Amino acid sequence: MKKRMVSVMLTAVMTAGLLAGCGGSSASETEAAASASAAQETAAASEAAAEEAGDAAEGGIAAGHTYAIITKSAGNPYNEREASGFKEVIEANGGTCIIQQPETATADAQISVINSLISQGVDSICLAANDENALQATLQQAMDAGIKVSCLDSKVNADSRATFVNQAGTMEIGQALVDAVYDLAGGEGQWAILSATSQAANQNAWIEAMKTIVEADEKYAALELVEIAYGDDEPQKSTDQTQALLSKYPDLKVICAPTTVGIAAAAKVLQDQGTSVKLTGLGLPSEMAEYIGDDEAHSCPYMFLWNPIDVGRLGAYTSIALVNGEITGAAGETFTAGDMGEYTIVEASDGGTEIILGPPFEFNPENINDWKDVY
Ligand code: RAM
Repeated sequence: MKKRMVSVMLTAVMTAGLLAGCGGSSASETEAAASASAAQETAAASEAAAEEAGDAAEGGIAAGHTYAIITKSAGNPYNEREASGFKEVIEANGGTCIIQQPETATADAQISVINSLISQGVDSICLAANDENALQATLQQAMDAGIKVSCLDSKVNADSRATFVNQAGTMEIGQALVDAVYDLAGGEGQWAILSATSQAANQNAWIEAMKTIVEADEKYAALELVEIAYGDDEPQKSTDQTQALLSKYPDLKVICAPTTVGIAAAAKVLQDQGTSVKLTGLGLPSEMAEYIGDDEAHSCPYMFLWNPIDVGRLGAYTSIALVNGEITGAAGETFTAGDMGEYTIVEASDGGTEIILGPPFEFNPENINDWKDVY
């Protein structure tokens, strides 16, 4: 487990080096490794490297195919990073990448994007779903048209996908969050959840996991979950919802926001108001660095996440393996995700399958500065 975490972190650093060195343009995997130290490369040198990567990718494992990624919505830095990792891998392997980011985090917005990708005849769609079930009919049409459908970040139901790139084990994330709430509340008192949309499959799975864990263990009996609020992954709505929680619950001790948009909005509200309410959840180090601290001046003592660039990269390798027929998405299949190494497809709790990127990682005052420029 430790070894895996180190490798996830190393990939993160390497990817950061790559992005910093090449301005987000594509590069071959061998160059990705070399680029770890290339953060200071000049723009001209970066362009040359990207060109070389393009040459190396001719006839690459993704050549001649078109791979689409659909994120939950535009304007969310997490989604941008996910899409950049996906694009980097597809292009470095000679494929054509289409990035679609709907205006709003709704199923309807994704349905119209999927329909247009079906008309374009793409080979693969990898999506972070805004609704677990509402996309089923449209995705069925995509699969009937021969398109390989997979998910990353947030899944659709088992019938609507070949497999799902899950950023970390759902129960593992739930456990990390519950333990953080317990710790920050001092073992008892009121807490609230500030989520994304009420339909988001990933947030809902993490919330269910938290509830299950709390109900199963007497240790958590003195914690009282007073409300689950929804900020819809919109900064202003998340800010408003945080303010509403503060005024509705004067005895509130902790807010847990399992969304990078929600936690960043809540962190600002809590810190600006100087309240004693503490925050934890899932946040991007780059957005949260100014709020992470152990003292009264900071609203978030610690939080968790994984590398969203790597979620996108693994989504791309999965899409390539599906299109190449190397995998079908069945449990037990293995494939090599380039420099990320070998992954095994496992059974998911919904009857479908998943591929787990790695464990969630804790960001705290000791390590936040190492990560705030990475993602
Ligand atoms: C937000 C999105 C995304 C989720 C992260 C933690 O950016 O809701 O789907 O994985 O938070």
